[in-house]
Amino acid sequence: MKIGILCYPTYGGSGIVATELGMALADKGYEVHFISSALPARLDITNPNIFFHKVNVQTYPLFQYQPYDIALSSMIYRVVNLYKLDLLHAHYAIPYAYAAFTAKQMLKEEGKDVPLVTTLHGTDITLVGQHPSYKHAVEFSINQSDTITSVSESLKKDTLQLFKITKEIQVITNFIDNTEFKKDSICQRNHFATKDEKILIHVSNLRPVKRVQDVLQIFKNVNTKIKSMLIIIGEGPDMEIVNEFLEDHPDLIGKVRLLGKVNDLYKILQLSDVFLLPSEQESFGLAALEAMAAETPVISSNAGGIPEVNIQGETGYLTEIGNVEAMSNYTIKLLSDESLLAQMKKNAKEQALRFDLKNILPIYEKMYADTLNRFKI
Ligand code: GMT
Repeated sequence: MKIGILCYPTYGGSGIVATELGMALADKGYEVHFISSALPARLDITNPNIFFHKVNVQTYPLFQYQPYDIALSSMIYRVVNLYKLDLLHAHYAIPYAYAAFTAKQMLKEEGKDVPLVTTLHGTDITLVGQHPSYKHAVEFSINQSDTITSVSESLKKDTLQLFKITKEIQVITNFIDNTEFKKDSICQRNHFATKDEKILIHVSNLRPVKRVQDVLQIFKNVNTKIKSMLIIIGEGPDMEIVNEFLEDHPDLIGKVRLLGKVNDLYKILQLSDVFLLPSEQESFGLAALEAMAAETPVISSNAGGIPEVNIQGETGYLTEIGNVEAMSNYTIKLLSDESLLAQMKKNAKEQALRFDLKNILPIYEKMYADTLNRFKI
């Protein structure tokens, strides 16, 4: 089967899921064509079954805004035609489902068509997709998809509440390839902390929904009771909050390490003791699952789909959004009890194994086969 994957190329969750899925499909012999504005961050382009098609936006002095969506539709149309794709899979509704629908209409004019699967990831539904500038077009393009999937039960519920959806939504949860989390690839813990220090970690694209101010406050509270340090991985607009916090707390400067975007994320996750995810919104929380695959328990909010991944008292602890005090207390409780910490690390790994790629990939493959069968009738 030849599949076209349309996704963001950056470190955001939807692009990571799309890339990991495409690479797993390519390993199984599918021909996978990525269509995006740049080479997706984690894509192994050396795999002979993987193709990459860059969307080129032609600039013109008249354009106030670059017409990316038109260039994207044209590229989808061209790739379907040139490589005879069997199916398109859009990750994140904006603009991918919309651009794919336009490409389908162009193909129909020539008596051709191709089925479209749209996977909803989160903020395309709960945040950006709600803006009046986008809402109608998002709803329309979701309903025009031949199959709709969402990454959690919570996101499915939100989608049905927030939009008038005329089709079934199939939940296919995010997944993790546990084979990538190999013990022998651990980097040195002493590069980051002394023997008697605990390591707290946060990974995100530092947007307001991630509530990095809570991460910093939790760390500050924990540090009064437990010798610890904080690693922050990722870049984003709220890095300014981090910088201001450090200006206000010069005593903590040496205890906060800002690593920016890193490639071998799992190596650093594996040496961490607790992962902080106090998000305001989170359709699934792939970052939490990655932490668990690295045997790191999670202290999180109970936003969106996080409770489907992080299990209270088992793989970590959850509280109401913004309850920094409770999150701090849970972190202190966990870090001051070595046997509890060891048990939760074990439980976290077991939970990650439930979401292993080998369990979820066949569900995607069946969904593709069902979509094609329905389409042929
Ligand atoms: O919020 C992000 O970090 C990026 C965003 C995306 O779509 O790129 O992530 C969303 O999709 C991820 C993969 O399905 C989910 O794990 C995240 O929970 C979700 N983020 C939000 O809902 C805020």
